[in-house]
Amino acid sequence: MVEEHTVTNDAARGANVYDVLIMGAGFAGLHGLHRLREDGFRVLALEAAPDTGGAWYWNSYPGARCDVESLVYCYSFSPVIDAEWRWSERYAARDEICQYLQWVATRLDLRKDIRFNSRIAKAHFDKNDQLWHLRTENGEEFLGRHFIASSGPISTPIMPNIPGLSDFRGQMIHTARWPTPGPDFAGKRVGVIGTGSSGTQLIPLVAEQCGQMHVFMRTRNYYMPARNRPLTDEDYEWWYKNRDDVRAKLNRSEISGGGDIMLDEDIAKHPNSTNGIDLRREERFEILEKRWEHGGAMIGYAFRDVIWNPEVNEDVSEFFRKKVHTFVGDAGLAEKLEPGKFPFGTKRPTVGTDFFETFLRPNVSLVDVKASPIERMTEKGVVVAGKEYEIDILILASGFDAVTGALTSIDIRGESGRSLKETWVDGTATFLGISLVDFPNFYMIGGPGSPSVLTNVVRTNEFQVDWIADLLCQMRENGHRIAKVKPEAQQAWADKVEKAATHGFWGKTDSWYVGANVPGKKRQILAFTGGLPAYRKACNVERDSGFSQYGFSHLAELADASVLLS
Ligand code: N01
Repeated sequence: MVEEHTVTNDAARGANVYDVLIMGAGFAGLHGLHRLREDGFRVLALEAAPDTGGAWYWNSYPGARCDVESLVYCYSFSPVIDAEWRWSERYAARDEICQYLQWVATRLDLRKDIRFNSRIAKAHFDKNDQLWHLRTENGEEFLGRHFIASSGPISTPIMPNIPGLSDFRGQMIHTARWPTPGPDFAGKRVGVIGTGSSGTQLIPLVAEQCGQMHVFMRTRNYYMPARNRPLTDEDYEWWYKNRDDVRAKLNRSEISGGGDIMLDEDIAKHPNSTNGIDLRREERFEILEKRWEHGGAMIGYAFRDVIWNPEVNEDVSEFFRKKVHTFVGDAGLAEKLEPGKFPFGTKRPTVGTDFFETFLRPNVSLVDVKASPIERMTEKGVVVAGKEYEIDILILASGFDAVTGALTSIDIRGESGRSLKETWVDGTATFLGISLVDFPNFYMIGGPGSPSVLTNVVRTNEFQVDWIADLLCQMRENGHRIAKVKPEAQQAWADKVEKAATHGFWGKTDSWYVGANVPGKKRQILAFTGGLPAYRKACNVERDSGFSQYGFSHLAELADASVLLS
């Protein structure tokens, strides 16, 4: 029997009560809104930006483009979307991704249930009325029985830890807060700090426009050529025939977050099915070479054991180190760009176009800030090894407080009144990366302890959205109002996450994967590294058991039920 779950307009408090409140209207938020609304729940999504787009909305820097192929960096849940949308390029530019999400919001009539320009400042679970109380920065309040955080794992930018940063008198821009319109670079002296995915995409394009560019490079990362190109009718013909198979493979895939699209069959069969160690060395290099020609994020993930077998990882790492020479020839420059001596894959590799070649331009200088870190900023520029590099514009491609930052930067408090930030001060423990002890009826998409950023995030988000919706439907059918994950279930999953991380090189390198880029953040692998199939299996077992690792309460069992709204 379906419980009455319509919204109650609580005029006394001047607030609306929803079945479900969703934080964020990016990929996961839009899907969550659609699915739960189809299930008959009253849902509202609160989005900080003026339109949908999620993290992509804010990352409008030149060259911003997804490095996962567009055919698999999109929804699979809707036949309407599948049939009506067509991507123009192998890798979608930021604008096209935003257009896609904005079109989806309109096509599925989601806009009426999204409140834009509404950044959530706090979210408290009130044990008296058993509701989530949300307040936005503009002072609006909303009440919800369930609260889903889909704020994105890579959405809270961080500034580099450099003395005197605020002394700089020129223009300073973080890639994830790019202004509209962007700056005019013509004739300007530009400094770039950061050569991760964002810096790698931006540097070639800004170098073409500006007068002089200094790139302050700390870690030399593994880089792969994207080989972007327009998608043709033939590509789409292939896609319609193979779409279901590709999606099923992504769900079975342990490391193939980007998908293997339109690869020759002999090389496509390798990831996830072949351990590199079972091949001869020459065969490994042959496969890598073929993948290099094909381009894209999956080159280095050719073998399922790349992240835990030292011999295989060293071959892959060496392959990329040698490849630098094919771009820049000159031995001196190639040495300055060669990836550092850390295992491939332990820091997210970058994918781009003309990145290495850009350092051959006469207006671009490479400043190695590994050996001599940036000393300080001055009014005029950046000081390294006693030399001041004068610049007009400083671009910070310095990254994000990943996975947890978007959650801990908001005042989210559970049943005991303890904040999420306090709860995670010594590390994150969650149940399936979705639920948390002391935070009833609270669910995270892409939370710590889920495979999130190590997989195709859109696909994993879809899976989590459906799982959470199934949980809410079951609760409704059983007349349950509150779901609390059992402490022993959370501990068991946290142990699994930790154990999985020991099987691999993850902890060996400083990267945002382990929170090393945020001062004071506990060093810990933030994602479940056991692979998507193992994760899906654990979630499916839990769903099939009737969500046995949760304790549920009926309305009547709740303390002081008289104050509850129904
Ligand atoms: O950030 P990053 P990002 N002095 O953390 C450097 C996703 N993404 O914005 O490596 C000097 O990777 C830092 O140096 P080091 C993707 O998942 C996806 O580029 O710490 N340098 C590094 O070079 C990606 O991984 C797309 O030594 C300093 C850089 O700043 C994630 O977002 C596009 C410094 C930060 O690199 C983050 O990427 C863009 C200092 N004091 C982003 N402080 C797609 O295409 C920091 N750095 C899907």
